[in-house]
Amino acid sequence: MNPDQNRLMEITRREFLTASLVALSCPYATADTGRDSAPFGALPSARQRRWQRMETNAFLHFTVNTFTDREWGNGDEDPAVFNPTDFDADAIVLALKTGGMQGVILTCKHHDGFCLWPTHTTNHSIRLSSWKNGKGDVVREIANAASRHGLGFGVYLSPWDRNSAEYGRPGYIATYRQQLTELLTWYGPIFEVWFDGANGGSGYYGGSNETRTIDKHTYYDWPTTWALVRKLQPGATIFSDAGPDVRWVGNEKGIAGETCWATCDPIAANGDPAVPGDSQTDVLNAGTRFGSRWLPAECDVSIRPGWFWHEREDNQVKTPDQLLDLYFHSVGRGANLLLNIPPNRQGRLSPQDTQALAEFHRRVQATFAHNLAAEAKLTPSNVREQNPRFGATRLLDGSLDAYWATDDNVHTPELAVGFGRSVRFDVLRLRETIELGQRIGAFAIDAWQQDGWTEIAQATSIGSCRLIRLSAPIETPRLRLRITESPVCVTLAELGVFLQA
Ligand code: FUL
Repeated sequence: MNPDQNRLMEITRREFLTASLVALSCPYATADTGRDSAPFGALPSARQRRWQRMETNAFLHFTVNTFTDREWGNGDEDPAVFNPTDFDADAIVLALKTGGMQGVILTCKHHDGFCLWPTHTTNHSIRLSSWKNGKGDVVREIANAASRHGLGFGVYLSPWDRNSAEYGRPGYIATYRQQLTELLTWYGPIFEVWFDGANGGSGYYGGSNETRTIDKHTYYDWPTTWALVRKLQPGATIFSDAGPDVRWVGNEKGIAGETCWATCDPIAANGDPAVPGDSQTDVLNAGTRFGSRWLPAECDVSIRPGWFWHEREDNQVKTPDQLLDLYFHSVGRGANLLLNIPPNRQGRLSPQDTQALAEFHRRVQATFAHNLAAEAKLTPSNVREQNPRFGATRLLDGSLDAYWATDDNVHTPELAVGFGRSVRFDVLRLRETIELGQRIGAFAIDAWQQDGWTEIAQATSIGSCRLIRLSAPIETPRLRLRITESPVCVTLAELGVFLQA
């Protein structure tokens, strides 16, 4: 071979190798595996996808307020009042686990400025409390217990600090970021960082006892703080009214909009982009169809009227029925539920709360244990490329990665579900393949009654999860799902049919 021929051979070999590598690594376009549907619109990041699969997380509101019987401490509390008599992080976390919670977010510092960890930034902390002679660390104990029992751990650090003399001045922002740095570097992996929108007003402020207001759009310089979270905990989702990973749902009742898109462009009252504390709640509640960002909603709500424990509310704990309603109105609308269960003065969750939580979860598990569609015969009006890889059985395989897809030009397919016998159910569950975006805009469900189809439900957004709860169980041998609006082909990961326990 002459040198030219040699070079030619070399080029051809290189090209062949490159082409083979592309074919191996590219998920699209080979005859055997079929061509995946192209993603549509804003897409979730890996951290958002992990977060969405958690679905139910717990909030722990715990601080000096627990002992002073307040909801918002003024910042002048004597740290000595913080003295739980029988604090047990394992008992707290285990009760949350029994209640189906996947993660736990602790108020490491609420508006009163009292820090539940031995921070280097202020004396207004657990170090001056009576608890464990100032040697304790609630953050560490909860973080370690969460890790021992397989729950994610998240932190709430109130931007508003009614204790700090520097609040409202630039110096406080440096302190705030130092506190965040301690929390994000001392306690292991963090799954979520919670930035509250409540901001500014009267307070102790180092003894000034005055009212301080801040400009919510400029004071905190949020992009710099969020960049710090990214640097220190790249896997953590960041929650606030404005995201950037998870948005507030716009109310504290735990209720997402009946239509709730995971895509959202939050806007402030004056139409500017939103910031924590200034965001139009109706936009947060419903999301933005075809919005430019994947920004799923989180529904924060307390199991009691208040966020902190108060003895007078011991008889006002939400019932398992009420918790189930919250589940259907949050998780069932593609959002996550962040349920607050506040520790009491013992440093325990009260039995009323843990019993309601455990019964709630028992019923969720019992309801969703058996998918009545599992053995049904599925007949889709279209399957992408007629390829079994995209067939309707993917809806029943228990994997959220595999999905039923239609051809690119088929946007409103139908799917018949034949049970082969009469089945009784009152809950339906649908999940889209969110990796490919939020696609479906509306759908309807029909049930076969005597000699024809009757529409039994219709709804809009699906996203990571849509639950339809019928007002009463119905019996039918056949169901039909009709996708009635979608700008692109359909990619559905799950269909579930259940009878509530
Ligand atoms: C609000 C706070 O003012 C409440 O005290 C509570 O922490 C709730 C979750 O957020 O904005």
